[in-house]
Amino acid sequence: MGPSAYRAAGLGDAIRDLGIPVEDAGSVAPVPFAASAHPNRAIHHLAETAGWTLALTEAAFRHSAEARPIFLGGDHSLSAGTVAGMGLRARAEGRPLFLLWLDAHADLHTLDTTTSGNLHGVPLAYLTGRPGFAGYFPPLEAALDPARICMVGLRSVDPAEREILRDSGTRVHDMRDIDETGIVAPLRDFLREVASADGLLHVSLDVDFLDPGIAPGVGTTVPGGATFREAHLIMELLHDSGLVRSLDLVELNPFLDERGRTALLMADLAASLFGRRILDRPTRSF
Ligand code: EXY
Ligand code: MN
Ligand code: MN
Ligand code: MN
Repeated sequence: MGPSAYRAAGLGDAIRDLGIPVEDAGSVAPVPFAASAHPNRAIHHLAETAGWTLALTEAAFRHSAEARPIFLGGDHSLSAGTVAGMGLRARAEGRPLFLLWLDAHADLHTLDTTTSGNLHGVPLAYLTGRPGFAGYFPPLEAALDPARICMVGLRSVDPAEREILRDSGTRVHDMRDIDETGIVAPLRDFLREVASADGLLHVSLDVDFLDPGIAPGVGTTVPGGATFREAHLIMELLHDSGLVRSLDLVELNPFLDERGRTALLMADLAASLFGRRILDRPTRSF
């Protein structure tokens, strides 16, 4: 349902209006994957999610050859496939993959530590090669280096995730950091590292990164999220960097939205990422 809501919100036209050609590649069909049943009884839809992961890995690798793909969700579990696919693309180009994770949550549970069983809470554990996914998720060609991940917007992290984050090398900016220091300096620092490594940057934007007051259309709202301007500033800085290769827009739930305003906001943010500006200004190096 999310992709249809983004189409109705005019996501494609908002980017075409910037003079950028946009092709709607349509929906991806899952590839059957014989996932074993998992002893954690809370987990559901494992085989289905693994099938989507396989399909999205292939789609991300294929579409990123000539374009800058935007993957429309749908659950954040889809990033298990999109990020894995962008990792294949980066390796094909002999470059490191970096990941900016904009989310209230760390999404770092393994299949053994998740208590909710919701697979939107596990993609980063899978992508960074945490144990226990073999046989349940497709094998990864190479794990993502946690030190190449920057998380922004955290305000709901479970104990098992906190444990993994503690000495992972991942750059972590929770909302307290943003309140105290703002987003510009930490983001520019991360972008400088991406640029100096000649990296590819994938951005994964979860609706619940935003404050529920401006983005109610998501099932996992957490109060105290990013404001409209904080979110746009991040997109504008990312555009200025010229480093973004691909984007996930995930966790939109149109049934929880109010007159489509969350879908419209996400489309608005994508337009900022692709270069829409309030005033013409020289692109400032970050
Ligand atoms: N950590 C909680 C869980 O694992 O169930 C909440 C996860 C919410 C995940 C949303 C997609 O960001
Ligand atoms: Mn979800
Ligand atoms: Mn998420
Ligand atoms: Mn989230």
